[in-house]
Amino acid sequence: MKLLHSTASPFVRKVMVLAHETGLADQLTLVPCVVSPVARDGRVVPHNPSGHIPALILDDGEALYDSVVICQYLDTLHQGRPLHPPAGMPRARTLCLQALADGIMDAAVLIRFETALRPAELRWPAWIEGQGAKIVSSLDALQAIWRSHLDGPLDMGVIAVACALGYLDFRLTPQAWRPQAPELARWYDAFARRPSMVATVLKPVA
Ligand code: 99T
Repeated sequence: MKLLHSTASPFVRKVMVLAHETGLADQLTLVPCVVSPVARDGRVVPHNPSGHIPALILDDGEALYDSVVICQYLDTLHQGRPLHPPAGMPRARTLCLQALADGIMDAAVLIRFETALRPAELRWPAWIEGQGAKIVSSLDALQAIWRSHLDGPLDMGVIAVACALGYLDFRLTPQAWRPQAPELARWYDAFARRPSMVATVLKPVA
């Protein structure tokens, strides 16, 4: 299987952390891509019309996207404990926590594109503030509602939260979120020592 990949993407990182945790990493051939809403990567669009990564190209050429779908698929390919509970509210909760984390990533990626890509004279501070407010309320929910879940058995929601917080450190600076959520920051710092997280540390695209 080929994974359309970037070392800067928290969505790709979710897939890679799952792959490392489940022993599937060796089965993925990573295809480096450089994505942006204003300069789409010609290697991605034929497989994912949105131009987003990650996309997973199966051996018969069929492509799967987005990260939520890829993670659920890969989780069926190993013999260990699944990282998505099989059914009912446990499964719904795991997917809900992943959705919360993906929302943090979406908002942070939009801030990144607004500040790094958009010409300075076209920037819209209220847009950046609005995305920042989504991150603040999501961090509040993580602390108020999900904190004990993060200390429970590893699942895809927990992995997604770690990838979201790692992206905030990577692109928005640690000061942007750690003072608001010190206990979450301590949880993240411990989680980030897992070999799957160390193997997938976010890096600028070469
Ligand atoms: O917006 C674009 O055209 C390209 N952006 C992406 O491909 C980003 C990469 S993060 N991926 C997504 O937004 C995927 C979202 C989708 N719902 C999923 O797969 O879960 C790049 C971050 C950075 O460079 O800082």
